[in-house]
Amino acid sequence: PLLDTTEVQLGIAWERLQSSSSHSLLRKHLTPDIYHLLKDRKTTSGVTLLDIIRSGIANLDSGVGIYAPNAESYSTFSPLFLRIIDDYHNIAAEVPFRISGARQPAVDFGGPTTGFVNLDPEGKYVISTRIRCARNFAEYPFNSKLTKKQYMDIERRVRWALERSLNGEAKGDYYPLLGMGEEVRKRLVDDRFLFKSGDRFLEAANANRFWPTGRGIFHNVEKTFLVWVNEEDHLRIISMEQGADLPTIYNRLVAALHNIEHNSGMHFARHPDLGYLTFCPTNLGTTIRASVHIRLPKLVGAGLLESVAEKYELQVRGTRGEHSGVEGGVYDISNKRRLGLTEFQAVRTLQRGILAMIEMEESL
Ligand code: ADP
Ligand code: CIR
Repeated sequence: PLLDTTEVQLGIAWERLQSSSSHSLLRKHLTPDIYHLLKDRKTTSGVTLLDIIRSGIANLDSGVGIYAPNAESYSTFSPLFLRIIDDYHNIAAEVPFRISGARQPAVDFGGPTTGFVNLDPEGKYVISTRIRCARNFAEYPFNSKLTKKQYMDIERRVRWALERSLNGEAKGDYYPLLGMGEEVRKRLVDDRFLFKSGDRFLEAANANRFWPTGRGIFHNVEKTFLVWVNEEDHLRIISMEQGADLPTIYNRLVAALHNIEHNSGMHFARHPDLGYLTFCPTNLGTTIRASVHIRLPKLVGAGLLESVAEKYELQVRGTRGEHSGVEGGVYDISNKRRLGLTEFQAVRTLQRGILAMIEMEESL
């Protein structure tokens, strides 16, 4: 019989990956055994291994290389996902909650006095601070399998819900990408408020289809509370401002998130073992990335930035985000793990590491 085209394409993809020297987690964990175990599997709606690995095949310089087109992918293709998840999030086999199979503890944002401090009260190192998390609806597929109508439905639902449920500091308006003037869009991206367009990792994952339809941004007047709609995940919820006032930024996020989860009528995909589900497995669990934009010239000059970051479980990115370069000596440093710890602990990881880095910078 004639070979199904998916089968042919998957075979070609596999050979390209095998013969490459890619350093991605996909290359590391899609071993011949795992490949043969998964190559003929499909989710109920027809998601294949090819759909999952497309981005890492097209971009052999990926750090990770896989995305989950829907929630079911995490179980159908769990032998691959779990190896990559445990590697990225540094999930040790001896963690007590692993006994139950659960990698993610219950949601915990800590008490009202959260134990956070201003990381740089004199403003000598930290330029700005940002905390974001992700949410996806349980009743829609994730990004790469959304239809044009579903992108538009999600946008309409989110807009309606946010404009009604958010009050006080987080109250704001929604601005669709469709019809936005190019100057306005570019300004929002340059000012670090809006996602960029044309990300090649998302592109190869089929996650940029029908762009800019269904994509947009909600924000308050001050642009300290923002929600990205249908970029990588259905929602990215963000609290950010200039300086390093972590308690204020954290409390703003927690309050708005509480309203979104309890007063907006929206319900999000949460897995008993993996926490909140996301398109990219690096974001599972808490989904929290707490970051600072920071200058540490002495630490960088001494060649110590990467090793110190690793020691404190932090990740270093460029000034314009992941896969971007460093401009004016400004690094983006954030917690690397998002799964296997609580929301409070994820942000604490950033606090502990940045305080230590600043102390080192001052001692050099
Ligand atoms: P994400 O945080 O959503 O995973 P990126 O790494 O692409 O994705 O970052 C998104 C945007 O947020 C980029 O424009 C980046 O410069 C900006 N950003 C991240 N952290 C900070 C920060 N602490 N201060 C200001 N802008 C930030
Ligand atoms: C990579 O593998 O490098 C890209 N697919 C991005 C991985 C993690 N980042 C993300 O989800 N934003």
